Parts: sequence; C-alpha cells; structure tokens
Amino acid sequence: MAFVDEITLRVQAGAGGDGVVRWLHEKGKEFSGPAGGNGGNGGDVYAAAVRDMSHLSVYRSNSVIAAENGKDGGNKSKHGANGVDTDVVVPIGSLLTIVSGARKGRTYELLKEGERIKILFGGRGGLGNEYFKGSRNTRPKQCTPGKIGEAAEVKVELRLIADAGLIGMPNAGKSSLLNALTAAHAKVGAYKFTTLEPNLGELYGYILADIPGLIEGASEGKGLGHKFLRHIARTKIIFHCISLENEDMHHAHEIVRTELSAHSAELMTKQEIVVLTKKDIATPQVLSKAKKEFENMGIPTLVVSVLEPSSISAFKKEVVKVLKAL
Ligand SMILES: Nc1nc2c(ncn2[C@@H]2O[C@H](COP(=O)(O)OP(=O)(O)O)[C@@H](O)[C@H]2O)c(=O)[nH]1
Ligand SMILES: [Mg+2]
Repeated sequence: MAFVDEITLRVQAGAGGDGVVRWLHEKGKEFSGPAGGNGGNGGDVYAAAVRDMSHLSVYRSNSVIAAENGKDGGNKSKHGANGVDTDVVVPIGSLLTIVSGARKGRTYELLKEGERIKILFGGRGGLGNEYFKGSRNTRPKQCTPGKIGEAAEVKVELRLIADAGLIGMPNAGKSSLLNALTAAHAKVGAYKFTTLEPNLGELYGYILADIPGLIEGASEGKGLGHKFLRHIARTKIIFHCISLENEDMHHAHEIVRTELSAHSAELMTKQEIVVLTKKDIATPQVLSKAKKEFENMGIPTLVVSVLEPSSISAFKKEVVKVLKAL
C-alpha cells in the first residue's frame, strides 16, 4: 500500500439533541408542571497522535469522520445523553490545517504520542420546557432545538520526525541498512531509483528514515528531493552512506553534499556521519584508505556490511551511542 503523507478529511462534530416540551402527569392532575428535558451536547472532534507512521492510509476510503449527535431530552425531566466524541487519529509529526468552516485557517501540530487536541466543537443541546419554568412562567410551552455541530475539511500533512536520515547515492545500500537495523521492509534493488517513498524504521525507540536519493529524484526530474526533504527537516543527524564499490569515495561524497546544499542549506548544517557500506567486498587497503580520507576531513566514519551479522550488531551499538549523545 502506498505511503500516505497528505490527505484532506471531511470532519463533522455532533449536533446537539433537541430540548422537548413534556408535562408531569400526577394523579388527578393533568399537565401539572413542565418536565421536558434538555438535549445532550453533540460530540466533539479531537486530533490524536499515534506512533504508527502509516496510519493515514486508513482514512483513504472514509469520506466523513463524524462524532455522535446528542440525544433529545425526554419526559420526567430527563436530559438527553451527550454524543460520544471522536478522534481523527494521525501519526506523530502531523500538521493539521482547517481549510473550511468557521475555524478556517487554524493549524494544529501534534508532536507527542498520545497528544490530543480538540479541533471541532459539537453543538450544544437544546433546552427543554422545564428550563423555562419561573415564577412568571409556570407552564412554559417553549423549548429550543439542538445546535448543529461544527463541520470542516481538515488537511493533514505528515512531517516525519526521524531522528536520523540515511542519505547517499542510489545503490549505496541505504534501504538494505535500514532493513538490517530495524524491522522495516524497504525495497532493495541492484538498480537505481528503487526507493521512491521514504521508508521508516525504529531502532530502540529512535526513528531512522531511508531518504530516497536526492540524486534519484533530481535526475528523473521528478522533484522528489523537495517532497522528501520535508520529512527530514527535523532530523538531527545524517548518516551519509557511501559504497566501498566506488572508485572515488571522496567524489561520491561531494556529489551528494552538493545536491543537498542545492535543496536545503539547513540540512547542510546537520551533524554528518559517513557510513562506508558493503565492507564485505572491499580489501582492507581500500577500507582503511577510505576511512582515513573522511576522518582527515573531520567526519566521523563508520563501516558496515549487511551481509555480516557481527558487523551489523557492532554497527547498531555505534549508531545507538551516537543517537543517545544527540
Ligand atoms: N555485497 C553487499 N551488497 C550490498 C550490501 N548492502 C546492500 N547491498 C546491495 O546493493 C544494492 C543496492 O542496495 P539498496 O539497499 O537498494 O541501496 P539504496 O539504493 O541506497 O537503497 C542491492 O543489490 C543490495 O543487495 C552489503 O553490505 N554488501
Ligand atoms: Mg533504496
């Protein structure tokens, strides 16, 4: 299923129940007093954040998300029950914008798991005739209807809060690494342009994002770079993957850094760690030369092969150490 990172939902808060006109019926006394109850309030709509990054896909077939209406008042002074509230459930990192209705233009950002914000109010319940009873009005015949609930179109944009982004040239091994480090199932291919959507994985509570190559998008003229940069805007660190297959590791590094700077000056300022991938195919000489080259530039450098379990477990420890220190 395609990853949904933007969707517009039609959302409806509940209407209030109506107030009613009712009379007490005491023995031998017809209509002895007003006893119509108030209507219940309509349910409110909340936005609620969950950790499931792919949650927006559940809304693709739902046309309207609605809270329950309040119940009408009853006899014997019984008030109607309030309508049940409802939640628009969105992944952490979602930005909600109300695009129509009375609250048009309001925005809400959900950054914490379990965070819940009221975005639309249900209508108040109407008043029953008992409410209008007074010394001058002992037999009120009036009641009021419930108010309608607020309705709006709500645009949800997901901005992933990845702790770390994996970047690099196509084929650098980014998706393979994400899969090896986390329970993600990113597509892996020996050809370019495999990854056209950001893949996410979780490593001991840290979110890692496999960012489709900036080069991949740019060279295809798809402008994917920009779309995905939105997701890594909050990333604290960049793991720059460079395959040891490259003839010139330094050049490969430069190409990606240049592309990155063209898209986002902000990303250039993030902490960078070079990850030399596919260690299994490199000679010790190539490996140590490459490592030295980057370390001489002052860039911390790690080495890994997804084909060697011991390499992966050592690498995991290094990555967690780095993430904890952020
Ligand atoms: N020998 C070897 N091949 C790897 C390693 N990691 C990835 N590959 C291969 O390199 C190719 C590109 O990998 P992929 O993860 O799709 O790269 P991405 O384009 O950066 O996401 C695939 O054929 C992988 O099987 C590794 O550690 N060793
Ligand atoms: Mg990939």
